[in-house]
Amino acid sequence: MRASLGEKHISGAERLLVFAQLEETASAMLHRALRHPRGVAERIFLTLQPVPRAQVLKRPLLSLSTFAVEDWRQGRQCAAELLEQIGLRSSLVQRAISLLAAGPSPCGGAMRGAMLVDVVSGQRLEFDQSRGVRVSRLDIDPAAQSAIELLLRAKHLNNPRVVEAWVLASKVALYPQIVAELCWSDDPDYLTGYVASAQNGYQRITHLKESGSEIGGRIYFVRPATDLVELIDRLQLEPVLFGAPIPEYY
Ligand code: WAQ
Ligand code: MG
Repeated sequence: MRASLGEKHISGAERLLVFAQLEETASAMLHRALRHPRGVAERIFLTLQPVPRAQVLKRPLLSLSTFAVEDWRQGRQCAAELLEQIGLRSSLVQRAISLLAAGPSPCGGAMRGAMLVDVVSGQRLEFDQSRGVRVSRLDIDPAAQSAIELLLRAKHLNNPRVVEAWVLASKVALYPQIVAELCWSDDPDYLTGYVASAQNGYQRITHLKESGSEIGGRIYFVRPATDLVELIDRLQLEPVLFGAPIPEYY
């Protein structure tokens, strides 16, 4: 689902479901688009496409951790440190944070999808800077639903927003062309964001922006000389269902 108000992106969502769940889920998405804190959508697109079951990959979610910070300044400092731990240069990280904070779409607001940024040159690589890249065809594996709920409930995090962002970050981290991701929401009332990578997992940061701000988005840090057409194709079209993260034994 994708919803907009004039040129403004309001909301979007992606699921990978069995036939029996389509009507109920489509109706829940419509509800979300019509009652969104970013505004009431005036154009709503629902796209439903068949995906052959044999093509669906099954993968584990990234490990999940939370970094509690006092405010967005501390949070962005924390995000910068986590991105540098993954191996990104400090100058690139600072540029990326400024890009996201400034409103990455050409009209200065949030984009519909994610930015792609070259980890070496710092150049933006997406073909359309208001659209960005929207990752799709992903969901929780129904067989793992209750295990994942238990795990999240124990952390007081069992809500759809965390699940959606965790699944999305876990799909993006499957592709070795993407070194890391930085995200915070464009919803004015949601301040938690994250850094994610195959290397260090899904690292939530409790504050990454000021309350009331409608500027947010996602940056995927891409290795140089990546075949962008192939990468974007997989991000958009490769169907993946996610199970519980692999437990870490010490
Ligand atoms: N693919 C690519 N980019 C996306 C997608 C997608 N499927 N969905 C959203 N985006 C981009 C788009 O630019 C949005 O404007 C921006 O991300 C923010 O989306 O653990 O809620 O859905 O507590 O507002 C992260 C923390 C919450 C969750 C992120 O993002 C947690 C969030 P939102
Ligand atoms: Mg949003």
